[in-house]
Amino acid sequence: MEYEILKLNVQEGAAVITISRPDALNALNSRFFKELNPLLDDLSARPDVRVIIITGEGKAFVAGADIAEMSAMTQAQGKEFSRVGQQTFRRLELLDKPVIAAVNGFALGGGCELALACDFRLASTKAKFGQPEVNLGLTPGYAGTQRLPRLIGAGNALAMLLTGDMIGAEEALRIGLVQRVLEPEQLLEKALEMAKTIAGKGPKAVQKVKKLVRRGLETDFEKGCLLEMDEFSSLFENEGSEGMKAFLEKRKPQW
Ligand code: CO8
Repeated sequence: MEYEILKLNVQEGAAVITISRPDALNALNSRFFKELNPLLDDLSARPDVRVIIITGEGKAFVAGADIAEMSAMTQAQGKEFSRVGQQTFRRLELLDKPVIAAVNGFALGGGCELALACDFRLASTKAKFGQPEVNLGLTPGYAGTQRLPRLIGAGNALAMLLTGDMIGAEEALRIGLVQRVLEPEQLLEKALEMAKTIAGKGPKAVQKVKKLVRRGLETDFEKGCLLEMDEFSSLFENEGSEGMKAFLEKRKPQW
């Protein structure tokens, strides 16, 4: 597949996907989703890729869904555009590899929703977050109304969703929308450092931790605990045995 919008760089277990449509502040159009889905198939199957980082080129992470493309859509087309986006972001959330959002600039509307579907978010001091759909007479369409309150609580989410106001990186950190704030030149460096740390851990354990947290948040506590028991014990007699043996033998594990 020829990629026009997405750039890929793989290094030491981390795949960096850069969304590159800077003239439109990386706005998400149909082409973006046509490219991201096969790229995720590819990265999911690659054993040399252990963690995925998503970032944007220029002054935006993503300034939203493409307003020019959406403005010509019928109701049915709008629904389809929403379905494709929701499905794609859900894939990121359930992907068997961790996904880090390195938010370099504007993360608005669909851009904020993309960041929400990642496993955690690092923000540059220049990042700005917002759900400005109400300014356009719209609601979010990529599950922002569902993920945002689950992540930062109903009050914080509704304040963003109803006013459409942008918030800066420090405020995003304060309300738990992002996990770290970094100087712009350190953003990717830190994302790569964290990705490499994760890539050095037991691959099955990493995959299962993500699955347990993701599934656990969507089920009741008792079921989540049972699932944990199964996944925990499934690592005995394979990766976990090696990890524990390596500890006792004072050597690095061979995963
Ligand atoms: N879509 C299309 N083009 C965009 C978008 C966008 N979301 N954002 C910016 N652009 C374009 C501008 O039109 C401009 O193009 P041109 O140079 O051809 O005029 C170029 O990018 C640069 O933008 P600005 O000149 O506006 O840059 P500024 O630095 O002055 O302003 C802002 C930056 C504040 C980010 C401003 O561009 C802005 O407000 N953008 C729109 C933000 C927005 O409203 N985002 C939400 C969109 S709706 C959405 O995401 C819904 C998601 C769910 C969809 C569900 C499917 C149906």
